[in-house]
Order: sequence, then structure tokens, then C-alpha cells
Amino acid sequence: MDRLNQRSTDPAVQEMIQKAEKDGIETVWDRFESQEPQCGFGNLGLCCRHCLQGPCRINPFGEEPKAGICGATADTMVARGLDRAIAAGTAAHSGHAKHLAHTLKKMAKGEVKDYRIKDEGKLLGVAQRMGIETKERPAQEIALDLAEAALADFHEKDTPVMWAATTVTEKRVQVLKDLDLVPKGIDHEISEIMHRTLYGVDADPLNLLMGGIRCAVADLAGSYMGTDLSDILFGTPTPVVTEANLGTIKEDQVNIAVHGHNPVLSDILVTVAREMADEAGAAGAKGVNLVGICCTGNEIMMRHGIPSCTHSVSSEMALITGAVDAMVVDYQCIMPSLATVAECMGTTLITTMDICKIPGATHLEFKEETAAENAREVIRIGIKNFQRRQGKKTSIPTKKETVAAGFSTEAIIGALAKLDGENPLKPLVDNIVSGNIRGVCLFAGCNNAKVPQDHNFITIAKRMLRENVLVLATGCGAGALMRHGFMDPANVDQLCGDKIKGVLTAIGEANGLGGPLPPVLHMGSCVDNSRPVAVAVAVANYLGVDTDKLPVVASAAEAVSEKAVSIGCYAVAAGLPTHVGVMLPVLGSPLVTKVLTEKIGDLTGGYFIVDLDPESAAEKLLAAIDERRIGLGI
Ligand code: NFS
Ligand code: SF4
Repeated sequence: MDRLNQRSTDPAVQEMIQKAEKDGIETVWDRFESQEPQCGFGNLGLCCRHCLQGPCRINPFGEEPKAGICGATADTMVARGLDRAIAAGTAAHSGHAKHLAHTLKKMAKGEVKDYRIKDEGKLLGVAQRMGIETKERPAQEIALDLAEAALADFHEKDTPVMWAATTVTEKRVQVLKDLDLVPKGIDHEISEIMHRTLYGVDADPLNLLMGGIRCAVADLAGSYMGTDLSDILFGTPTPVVTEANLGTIKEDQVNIAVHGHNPVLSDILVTVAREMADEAGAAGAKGVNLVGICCTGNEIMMRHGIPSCTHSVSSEMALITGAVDAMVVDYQCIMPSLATVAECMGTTLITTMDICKIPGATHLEFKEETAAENAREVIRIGIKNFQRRQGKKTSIPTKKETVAAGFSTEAIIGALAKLDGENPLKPLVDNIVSGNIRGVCLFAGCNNAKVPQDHNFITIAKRMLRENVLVLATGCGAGALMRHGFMDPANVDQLCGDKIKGVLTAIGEANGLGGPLPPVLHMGSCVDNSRPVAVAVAVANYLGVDTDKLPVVASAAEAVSEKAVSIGCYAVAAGLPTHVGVMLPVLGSPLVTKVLTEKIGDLTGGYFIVDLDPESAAEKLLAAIDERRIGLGI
């Protein structure tokens, strides 16, 4: 593989890598190269800095040193390190959800004017699930109770975390109870991980791992809450057709790239950008062109059809086009290097959140109370930069793909209802039983500089589709697949096996699309991994089995963030075989590795498959699907 193909398989990104090289702009891949060879101890999880006597390292070949200064063994170090990654991931997803809960609360109390209840049906549904009285009560009052219930889920209380206990099957609640894996409070679990991984507390690798898994269940709760509250405030996604890749950036418009995660910011920008078309026009632009990056891009694509320009590891490439007039970010997955690249390209990186400031960026504090006003300020910076950009050469790749997105759980059930109004899950289950759908594979997580961008995703997804597996995607996994045409219904013929093609076509035609659904169904951002969980739980309940019996697997084929680690762990807690396509820093402990890839299966039914080779990973995922089919007797 030549150097370019080793960095990314996306032609638009490759074009920009060459431009960056020509212009002498350093990118993530250059920095990756200068980190090589990466530390072998770290790769295996065999280093510890949890106290000031450290750092300590353990020799992976069984020679001295065999323990840290305090006596911590490889098993302890690895388990503690993994736990802290899970806690960080959980803190991020649930911090995002808490932010939404506060927004919902302010909205319910009439303290903010730019937010409202967009989906009252969802509000009622979620409130009922949480045991909140909904009959003959004004929506605002229910919303206030729901926001309070959400905030209550963060601290330790007598009831378990409600967003965990009410969102999985009853059988799963029992499994989790028996294993003491039901979280008591989301923040409580995170804080307990920090406590038990402190110098001289928990040294028992198994005890540490179970604590980590409990925290991951709290991560599912935080994520699920994030999806629920977003849908209430901004609407539950319905199918929408749009585009993806750098070709969505437009030379003659004010291009505002929105990067990060929370729709609290990005959704307001969508509305305001539309209102400001005239102001942009007065500055000589044909309009304001919002383009998404990473998960906030997924949020506004799912709800408003806003195109995504790129994802994850290639976020710098959007700036390299020279045509992005402002990049506005909230939090998570925002490489600090973006400020430097923005400066080189004469544009502005705008940070908006108190907890995420970046040297070299312009900080413009975003407050819910002044949301629309703040959004206008952002767009005005973009308009000014657009004027400055005139006469300068830009290099926007032409590549873009058609994307059909917006497949929320509700949208999928709605589409199935066109086949069977009374029993929408029946056609799905019947097709699984008949083998038209061999199984379901969810792609999630990031792009990693260690993997040629998108290579693992597209290799595994191609195989799955050929083998008649129904493919779902979220996060930057969805981003990868959309940039390679996997969400364009026109590519069903080329990508899908006959049986799955038949299913996608039958659903598409019943819904008046005059053709199939896209090969891969885009279910949203990373917090929206709650959506496929909801579908799996509904199918399991329909069949009267638990989620660990379903022919459903997941793959974080190019994971980066600690958020991907916590998601992987809750997928395992829910009973799914879960592939990770990059090295997890656990291999330094054969014990921990064995627990995560085998033993945990005896407890939760789920387990990790760590395989860096996408071909053999696909093989293992298919085998896991087939094993479950046999288990169900189908
Ligand atoms: Ni998920 Fe989404 Fe992307 Fe990875 Fe980051 S944006 S929250 S963590 S890089 S998939
Ligand atoms: Fe070393 Fe133990 Fe301190 Fe870790 S906690 S740095 S292993 S002494």
C-alpha cells in the first residue's frame, strides 16, 4: 500500500492530504508518523501513573519488573486502565445528556426562548417509561418532571438508574441484578471507578472489571437519555436524503462547519443559518452552507438533512479546502490541531463551551438563554471570513455521495408498519427467521490514524451485505460508510446479497420510495447507539428471549475515543459479540484479555472480538451470528 492509501481510502481526503503536503501543513497522519514506534508498554496497557511513585511499567515477557512499586501486577494495571477509560467515556456521553436535561428544564420553566418541545409524542412516551404521570397534564409540566428525573439519575439514590432499568429487557435487568451490574447513579458509578482505581484501592482484576462493566451500563443510560431528550427538544429523525463528503462545501457560499456532539448548539445553528441567508447574500454569498463533522454532523443530518463534509480523523481536511469560513465546535473529538490548521488557512475555529477551549481558537460562549443570538454571532464571523476569502484560490474536492439517513427506531418501526400495521416487528422477525436477514451488524465508533481511514469499515460492511446481514451504523462508522456510497439506495444492487436486497426493496416499496432502502441504515450519532439497542430490545421482547440470544453483533472497527470503549462494554453487557478493530490496551494481561473475549460470555452472553484484520473479523462476526441462529433453532 502506498503512503496515501495507508492514510485514507477516501479519495476526497487523499486529495486534501496531498494539498496539505504541498502547502507544508502538518496533519494528524504526519503527527502519527512522528509518534512511531509507539510505546510497547502503553500499547499493552502495562504502564501506570496512578500515583506519584510512578510511572511504573511491567515487562511483558515475564521478566523483571513483574509488578509496579506498590506491587500492582499486570492484571491490576490493565484492569484499572480499562476502568478509567470506561469512566471517561461514560462521563462524556452522560455529560452531553446532562447538558440536554438542563436545557429541557430551562425550557420547561420558560427560561429560554429558542427551545421548545418538538416531539410531544416522544415526551409522553419517555415520561410514561419513567413512571411520570402524563394524563391531563400540560406538556411543559411533564417536561419539567422528566428533566428532574433525568438529573436524579446522575446521583446515587434508592432506585436504580432509570434510563438503564427501563430500557433493556426484563430478563436483562435480572441478569444485571444477579451480577450486581445495575448502576445506582451515573455520576456515582464514574466517581466510584475513580475511587477504586486510586493508588492502593482495588487490586482484584475481576472485581475491577465488573465495576467497569457496571459503569458501562451507566453509559448506556446516559446515551439513551441523550437520544431521548434530543428527540424531545429537536424532533425524532425521519428518513431524509442528503449528501456527504468534502464536495458538499460550496465555493460561492458561506461555509460553516459544525463539529462536536450536542444538538443544543448545532440545531439552533441550522435554524439561524436559514434565517441569515439574506445577510450572507448582502455580502456576496449565495447563502449559508452548513456542513457537519462527526456526531453533531450526524445529529443535524438525521433531523434536517444537513450534509456531512467529513468525519473523525479527517476533520482537518475540511479546513485544507480553504473554503471553510468558520468551524464551530462544542465538545469531544475536536483535535486541538484544528486551531493551527485554521490559522494556516485564514479561517476561524470557534469554541463555544466552557469546558472545551483551545489555544488559538476564538472563544464565543454559547448559552441557552442567548442561543439564537450566539448562533448569529458565529455566522457573522463566517460571513466576514467569506468576504476575506474572495479572490483566494480554494481546492474543494468534487467528490460527494448521496445519503439516505434518518433511520431512528421510530422511523424503522414506522417503515415496517407499512408492511404490517398491527404488528410492525413481524415482517422483520419473519425475515430473520426465514434467513432473508441472516443477522444484524451495527457499525459504530471512530476513524483511527492507525487504520487506513474507512478501510476496516468498508471491508467488513461489504462482506456483511453480501452475506445478507442487515447493516446499521452510527457515529463516525456511519460517516465512513456514507462517504463510500453505502447509504445510497442506488448502490443496493452492487453491494447487497439477493435476500437482503429483497427485504430492503420490499420495505422501500411499501413506503412509496419506488425502490429499496439504502444498503446501510444510518441510526444517528454515538449517543444514538441507544437506537439499535431499542430495536434489539423490541425484537427480543417480541420473541420472548433476551438480547444475548439474538443474531446481532457490533463492530467498532476503527475505534479511537474512550467513548468507544464504554460503548463496547455496554454492548457486551447487553449480550452482544462486539468487535474492536484496533489494539485495546489490555493484551498485557492474559487474564483480562481472556475475561473480555471469553469468560464474560458466560455471565452476560456478550464478549469482545479483538481482530485487527477486517477480513477475519468479518468471518468471526458471521460465525457469531450463525451460532446465535442455531441457538434460536432457526
Ligand atoms: Ni463517537 Fe462521535 Fe466520531 Fe468516535 Fe468521536 S465523533 S461520539 S467518539 S470520533 S465516532
Ligand atoms: Fe506504580 Fe502502583 Fe503508583 Fe501505579 S499505583 S504508579 S503501579 S506505584
